[in-house]
Amino acid sequence: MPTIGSDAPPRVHVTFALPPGAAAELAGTGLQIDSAGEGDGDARSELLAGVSGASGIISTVTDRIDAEVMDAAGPGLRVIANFGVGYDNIDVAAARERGVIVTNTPGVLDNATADVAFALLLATARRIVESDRFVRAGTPWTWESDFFVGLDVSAGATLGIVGLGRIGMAVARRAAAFDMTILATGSRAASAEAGALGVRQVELPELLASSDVVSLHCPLTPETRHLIGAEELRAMKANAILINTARGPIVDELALVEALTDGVIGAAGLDVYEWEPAVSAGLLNLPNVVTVPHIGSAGRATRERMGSLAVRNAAAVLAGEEPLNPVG
Ligand code: 8YV
Repeated sequence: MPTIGSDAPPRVHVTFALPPGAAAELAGTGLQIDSAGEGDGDARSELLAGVSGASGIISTVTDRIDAEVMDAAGPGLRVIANFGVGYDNIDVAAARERGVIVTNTPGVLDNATADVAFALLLATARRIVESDRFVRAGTPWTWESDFFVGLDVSAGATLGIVGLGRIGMAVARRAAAFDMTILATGSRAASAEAGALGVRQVELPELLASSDVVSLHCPLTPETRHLIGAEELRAMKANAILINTARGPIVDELALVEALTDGVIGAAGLDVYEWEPAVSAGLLNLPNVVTVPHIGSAGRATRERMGSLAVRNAAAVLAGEEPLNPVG
C-alpha cells in the first residue's frame, strides 16, 4: 500500500471485471490496480476491505458507494468513477464533503439502451415472448383472425417518454421511424431535436392518460422514486404498456404486479426491478410481462466504451486533470 509521500503510483480498486479492452487501457495507465476480478461485484465486506488505501474506485451499479465505503478507502480517495450513466448507487453529497470527485459514463450507451427499450416495446406490443412460449409448449394451433393480436405499433400508436434526456431522445428517434405519435416530459422535450422528431412536450398526467406505451428514461432521485405508483397506473389506458429500462424503484413494483394482474394496464416490459436482482414473484407468473436482467447497455462495443470512459475519468483525476464526466 503506498504511503503518503511515497513515489508509488496511486492505486485504483476496480469492483468488478472490466471489459477486456478497458482492462488493458487501465493497465496501460501505470496506476496500481487491484480488481475484485470475476463476479457481479464485491460483497460488502470485500468492498470495504478492497477500497482500503485506494486513491480511486471504479464501481458499478451493484456497489453501494456511501460514506462508509469512502471512509474505508481513507483520506487518499480522490475519485469514484462509476461504470454506468446512472449514479444513484453513489452518495454524491458524501463524496463532495470529502473532496472526492464522482464521474459517470454518459452518451456511449444511449443507442444500446434505446434498442433494449424498443425491443421490450415491440415484444410486449406484439406478444413475441408469449407467442414463443406458446410454440415451444407444443400447443396445437390453427390460424385465427384474433390469434395473438396486440397493439399496432406503427399505426399511429402513442409513445409517452418520461424524462426525455439522451436515452429518451434515442428512443424518440426509433419511435419516429415507426410513425408513432410521441409525447414526452422533461426539459429536452422542448428542444429543436425533439421538435424535429415531432415530440410534443406534456405534463405527466396528460402523458399517462394519452399514451399506448409509457417508457421511463428519468434518473432515480428522491423525486422520481415511485413516480409510477397505483394512482399513476390507474391513470394509464386500460391496454397501456409500461416499459422500464431506467431504474426499478421509479416504479412501485407491488402496485405494478397488482395493476397487471387486475387488468388495470395491459403489459409491461422490464429491464430493471425495485429490489434488483430480486424480481417480484408476481411478475414472473404473468403472461403479459417481458423480463430481462438489466441488459440495457449490454452491447460488446458499448460496454468497452463505458469501461474506457470510466478508466479515463479515473486516470484524469489521479493525474491532477479535469475528468471528462464529473457529476454532482
Ligand atoms: C449498466 C446502467 O449496465 O448505465 C447505467 O446506468 O444501468 C447500465 O447501463 C450498469 O450501470 C452497469 O454498471
